[in-house]
Amino acid sequence: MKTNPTSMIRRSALVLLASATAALLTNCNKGDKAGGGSGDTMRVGFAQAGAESAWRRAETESVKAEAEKRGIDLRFTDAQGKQDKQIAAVRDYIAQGLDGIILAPIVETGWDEVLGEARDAGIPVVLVDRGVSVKDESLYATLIASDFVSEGKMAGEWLVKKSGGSAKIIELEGTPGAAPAIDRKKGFDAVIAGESGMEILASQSGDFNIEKGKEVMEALLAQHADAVTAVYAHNDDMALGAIQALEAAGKKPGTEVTVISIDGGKAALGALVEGKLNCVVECLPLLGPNAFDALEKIKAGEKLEKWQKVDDQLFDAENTTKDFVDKRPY
Ligand code: GZL
Repeated sequence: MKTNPTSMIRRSALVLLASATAALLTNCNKGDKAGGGSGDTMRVGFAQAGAESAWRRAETESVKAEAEKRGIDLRFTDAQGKQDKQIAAVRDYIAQGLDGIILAPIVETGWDEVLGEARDAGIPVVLVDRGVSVKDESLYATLIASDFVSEGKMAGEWLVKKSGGSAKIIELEGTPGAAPAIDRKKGFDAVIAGESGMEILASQSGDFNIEKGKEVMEALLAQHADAVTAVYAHNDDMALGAIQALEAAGKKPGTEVTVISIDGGKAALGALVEGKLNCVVECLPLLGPNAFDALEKIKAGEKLEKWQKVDDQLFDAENTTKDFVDKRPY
């Protein structure tokens, strides 16, 4: 029977539509359970805290580049500093039935419920760079992060040595409630408390960013310009903001006022070589390889340490050259 061309097109269109629908349904069904997805491509969600600092952007780049290198299907969310957005992103990854979730928690608290949902869905959560305070540590597979208390202690001990135990300090704190802000303060303040000749004149949050760090430093200089001899910033970006504020106030950062920061990015190390910043405690952001190693070990059924501690080092004028800084990857 001769079939007219129109009905041929319609039939093949119907066949096409049917097979496409079937494929779609199969995919959807597969996606409902953890581990769904085509073949053995690992599908991972990365709920990033934000893009508030050079350090944070370097971390994001590290995770994305490593996913690309390993052929991992990465879904990414920038929560723009808002915990509710970060929680919504984790819920979205759970709904997609991904194989794993990487989370850089903006603040320590408020994670029990959504991490419980991920565990119930059989989706492992790897924490990078910041920890959480939860009732049950089985809610996350592992934390890959530096020891922030030790970083604060390293900064404090360096200042004691440099100042001969005599300093009037302005402290610029990170994001309120964030693990690095809490613990870098704890480590540093404990060292200063043991030194009778050292005093913290004021301590306020600059939220880990340059603009806020500058703004807070300007306000604190209005009260403490004549007394301050040192600035301790919980990260490079706030230290760079403070340097701008000091110069605007006619002060010489790096000589008249000692400046200390944590992170170790190119911009801060450049300021160190320039003599405007005196000490930078490194906190490594290139955690992409570690995060995916952890997820692959979990997939292979390996048990992980609860805290995979990232080692830090300290940079100052004695061990930092322009050549070294130029070669830094971030
Ligand atoms: C540290 C990280 C901090 C950096 C800041 O692991 O959470 O957040 O020190 C960043 O630069 O904003």
